[in-house]
Formats: sequence, C-alpha cells, structure tokens
Amino acid sequence: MSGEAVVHVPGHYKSAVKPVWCPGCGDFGVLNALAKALARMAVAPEDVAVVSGIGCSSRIPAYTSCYGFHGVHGRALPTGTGLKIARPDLTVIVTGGDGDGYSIGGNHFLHACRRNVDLTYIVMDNRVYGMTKGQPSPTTETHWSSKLAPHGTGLSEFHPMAIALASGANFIARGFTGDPNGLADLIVSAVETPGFSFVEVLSPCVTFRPEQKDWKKIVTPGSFTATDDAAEAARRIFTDDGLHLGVLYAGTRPPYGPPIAPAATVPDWLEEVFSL
Ligand SMILES: Cc1ncc(C[n+]2csc(CCOP(=O)(O)OP(=O)(O)O)c2C)c(N)n1
Ligand code: SF4
Ligand SMILES: [Mg+2]
Repeated sequence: MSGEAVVHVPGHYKSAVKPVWCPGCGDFGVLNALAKALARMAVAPEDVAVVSGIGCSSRIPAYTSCYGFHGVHGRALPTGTGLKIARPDLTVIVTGGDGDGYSIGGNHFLHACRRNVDLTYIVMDNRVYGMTKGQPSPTTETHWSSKLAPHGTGLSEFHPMAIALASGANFIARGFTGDPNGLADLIVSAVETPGFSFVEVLSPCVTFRPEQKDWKKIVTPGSFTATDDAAEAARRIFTDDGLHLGVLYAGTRPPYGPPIAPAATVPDWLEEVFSL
C-alpha cells in the first residue's frame, strides 16, 4: 500500500452493468445523484451497501460498485435494517419504488420509521408500477385513468411524508431526478443525519406516465429549509402540493442500534466445526 489518499469521483460508484431502463427514465438521474453524493462524502464503495426490493427502480444496486442486495418485492427495508444492525460500520442505502415501498412493503415502511435505525431510504416515486406495465400504485392520483384502471381507481392517495413523520422518521426530504446536484445534496444530508432518513424522489416513468415529463417545468427547487419542529413539518407536508423540494424535517431522535464494536474474533471451536 502506497498510503496515498484515494480521490473519489462519481464514476467510482458505478458498475460496468449498463442500465436497462427505458431511455429518459427518471431513475438514471437518481443513480447519478447517488454516485455524486457518495463521492462528496468520500466513502469507499466497499463501505457502502445498496439494498433494494423489486421494480425498475430497485435495479439500482447492480448499477453501483458498492455492495448490493436486490432482494424480494417489498422487503428491502427489513433487509437493510438487519444489515445495519449487524454491520453498523457500513453506510446502508435502501432504494426502491412507490409500489415496492408503500404497497407490499407498506408495513415495513411504518416500522422502519419507528425503529429509527441509521440508514437512508430513497424512494423513486413515479406514481405507478413501472416494471409490471403500468398498474396504479398507492401514490397514483385518484382519477388517473389508464387501460388498466379506466376512470381511475377512485381511491385516495397514500401520503408517504405524513406517514413517515407520524411514524418517527428522523429526516424527511423531497428531491427531483431532474436536479441531480440538489438531489445529491439531499442524499448527503440524509446519510449524515443519524437515524432513519427518508428521501422521496420525483422520478418520472416516461413510458407509462409520459405526462410526468412536465415535472421539470413545475417543480420548485430549494423551497424548504430544515426544521426540527414536527408540528411545523406536518403543516408543511399537509399544505404543500408535493412539487416543492428540500428538507421538510430534520429531527434529533437518537438512532436505534448497537454501538460499533471491534470485529469479533471467531472462537477456535467454531473454526473446527466449519473446517473442511
Ligand atoms: C411478491 C411479489 N408480488 C408481485 C410482484 C410483481 N411486481 C414486480 S415489480 C412490481 C411493482 C413495482 O413498482 P414500483 O415499486 O413502483 O417500481 P417501478 O417499477 O415503478 O420503479 C410488482 C407488483 C413481485 N415481483 N413479487
Ligand atoms: S417502465 Fe417506467 S420506470 Fe420502468 S424503466 Fe421504463 S420509464 Fe423507467
Ligand atoms: Mg413506481
């Protein structure tokens, strides 16, 4: 080892695997923002684990050079939580979509917020199940009409930020894939804030929700500055139209988890049991 300092650039955090996302998919910008954020924090790729469920957005771990786990639909948060408890030295980033996180994984979302383990959860919200060809998700607008749901579902929308705040998330922010630098800033703040950090990302599905391309004309960057007042955060969350970006809440609740312990040595008797 020469002892020279390693310079981290965003490209170090991307793998050689070429994304199979549709051209123009918002998830490309999230991958770029994640790579920028990790480079800014100068954390080594082998000290980061990216964990996901199933969906177009959940493919992200394979496109990074970090440790990755592309798991079971809706189960990314319990996997990431267990990993962080077992390996508190790792930076754990859990990623996925609105279907994965709020539908089949909805109960895990509540309890991950409540547990407040020190990890960052990035949800690429396109208000649709992209991978399975356009079914409505919990965040789909009540009257969004499609071949699979003519005239809309008629169901009211799930409100991830309100749920996150009420359930105990310690950091809540909204970013936009069309603003990768702003999104990278939010991811850095999320990772650096102890406890469970939730970053909602407006990430268009250009194939099944082409009208979302217009988000770039209507989102308002840098609208919120952090507050640690939960009542003020609730007021912001309930009065906002969902298109304003920034940190809506940054609390001070201590994270749950064991302190970082020195690596355990394997006892001789265990070595013997598993020796080949
Ligand atoms: C247990 C289980 N149920 C259903 C599916 C089918 N399935 C795969 S991805 C997906 C929805 C993905 O939507 P979202 O999380 O929003 O991701 P996107 O593709 O929009 O990024 C569904 C229902 C599955 N793979 N496993
Ligand atoms: S179907 Fe939608 S979410 Fe999936 S890759 Fe294509 S644009 Fe992205
Ligand atoms: Mg989706």
